[in-house]
Amino acid sequence: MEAAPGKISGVKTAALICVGLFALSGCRPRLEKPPPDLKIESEISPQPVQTGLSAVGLTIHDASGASVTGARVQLEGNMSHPGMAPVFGDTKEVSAGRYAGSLDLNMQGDWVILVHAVLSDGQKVERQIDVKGVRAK
Ligand SMILES: [Cu+2]
Repeated sequence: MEAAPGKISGVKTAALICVGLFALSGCRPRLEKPPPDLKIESEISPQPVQTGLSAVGLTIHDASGASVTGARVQLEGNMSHPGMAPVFGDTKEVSAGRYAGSLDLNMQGDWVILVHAVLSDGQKVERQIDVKGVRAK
């Protein structure tokens, strides 16, 4: 008989957790579309990558292979170790679906380039490009 009250409160707790999780998932914006399935190819020059201004070229296609035009694409470079300020760069669309910009990779070592793209319909796409072993110029 003494176990019964404990059991009931256990069930109540489980029910409360379920309600809590449901409420949390209900907080997500429902109108947001899933990110589009884009193929982003990148090239960096010069190769091998060295410190200083590096040219970053991006070619963006959608899932059907069509060029993604009219996007606003920005670059952010971070090193893999903490404590360093990121570097930023803008890109220009130099031909349909091809975006070119540059980043000042100002230290040798491993970099991660974040590609922040806002598509012409306002959807946001993020990509990460690992650039390891940047050499001293
Ligand atoms: Cu660094």
